[in-house]
Amino acid sequence: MNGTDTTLLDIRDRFPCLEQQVHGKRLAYLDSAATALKPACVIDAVTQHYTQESANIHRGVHHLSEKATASFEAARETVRAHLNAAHTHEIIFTSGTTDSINLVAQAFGQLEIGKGDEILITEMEHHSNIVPWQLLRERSGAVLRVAPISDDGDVDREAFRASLNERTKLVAFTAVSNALGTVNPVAEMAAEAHAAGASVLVDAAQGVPVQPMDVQALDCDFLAFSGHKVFGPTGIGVLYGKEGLLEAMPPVKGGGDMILSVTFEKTTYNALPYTFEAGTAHIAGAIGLGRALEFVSELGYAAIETHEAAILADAFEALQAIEGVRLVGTPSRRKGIISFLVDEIHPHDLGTILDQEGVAIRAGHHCAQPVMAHFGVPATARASFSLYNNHDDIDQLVAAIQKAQEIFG
Ligand code: C6P
Repeated sequence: MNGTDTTLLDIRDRFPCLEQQVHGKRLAYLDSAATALKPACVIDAVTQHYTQESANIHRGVHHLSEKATASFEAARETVRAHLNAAHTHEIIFTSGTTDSINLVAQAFGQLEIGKGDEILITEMEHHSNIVPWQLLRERSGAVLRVAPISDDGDVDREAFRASLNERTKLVAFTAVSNALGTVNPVAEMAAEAHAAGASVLVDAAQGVPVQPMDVQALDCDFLAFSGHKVFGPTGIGVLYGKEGLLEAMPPVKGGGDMILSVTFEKTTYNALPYTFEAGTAHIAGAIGLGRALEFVSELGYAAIETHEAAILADAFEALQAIEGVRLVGTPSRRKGIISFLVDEIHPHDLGTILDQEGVAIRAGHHCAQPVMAHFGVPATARASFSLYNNHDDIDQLVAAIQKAQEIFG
């Protein structure tokens, strides 16, 4: 391992959570695919909102409300610029990826999907990109098709193409698999879906944290992501939608802020993006997310990708060198997520022992049970890497795995 590589980012001190010890050990946080740690600048932005401008938005005429509204709408513009969306009103604040996908399943579902229409997903999807479509299937009589993955953990592109037909109304797939780390060729898959006449939703929960997701270059119709995986607060997320589609879709939640006028006879709805933002928004969350995306832009995806590729390569090499470690999935393009098994040790036991050594990983099915079924395992251990990880984290992971092997004999 190259412990003196100076090209790597060295920004651990910007993440206050890393200052602590866990069970008396240095913290090696290898669970960023579940949620990323927050840099001080994001925590400060949230604190600043609550200490200086704590007020509701779009409603008040007083100073604090105007300040909060300006900060909230500035965050929306930051998200637009980050995704290179054509219009700020194409950015809807939601509570996260799950909420964003459910919004599309309900609103686009009402607009476009009827009995016999088809929705195509892939076998590597997170439950959040499976269950909303099953619910829609129950409501509408639509057909849910699944493009299989190979034993390496790549989407079987031939089967994907073969599943597209004139009944396909929507193709929904992940940019990066949370269980395998697979990076999908989003633009190519979107182009194939469009050629068949379908709309495209990209689950970018694991994409936005690690690579540019330019919605115009990718030509996706919808894109969903969560703030908390990209160094922002929990409880805030984004749905990007193309203007024409969002304008045609009916609102699915009613309440304050999404209306222009209400009588008992008739309600007229507010314009985009507010049509889909009923009720008081997660104002502090949106402001924190805006700051998080600025933080990513300040570092630049090029530096983030270089750093993560170096850490991933080290981790890959180190894990493969341990006898008894089996990697689950070897996709052709991968981001910083590795699923693995160690001897016959149950991933939950492994996760518990690693925790005692200060190493935080995720153990379980990763909300991707069909992926586990494909590989014939109930669960895996998963290490996921971010820009604050370094070679010491990998060394600590290796030592902790070896300790678990000793304990289990
Ligand atoms: N994956 C993981 O440990 P929410 O919960 O709405 O913020 O994100 C849901 C989601 C959707 N798609 C993908 C690809 C995801 O990875 C996730 C969240 C976490 O892998 C928690 S299960």
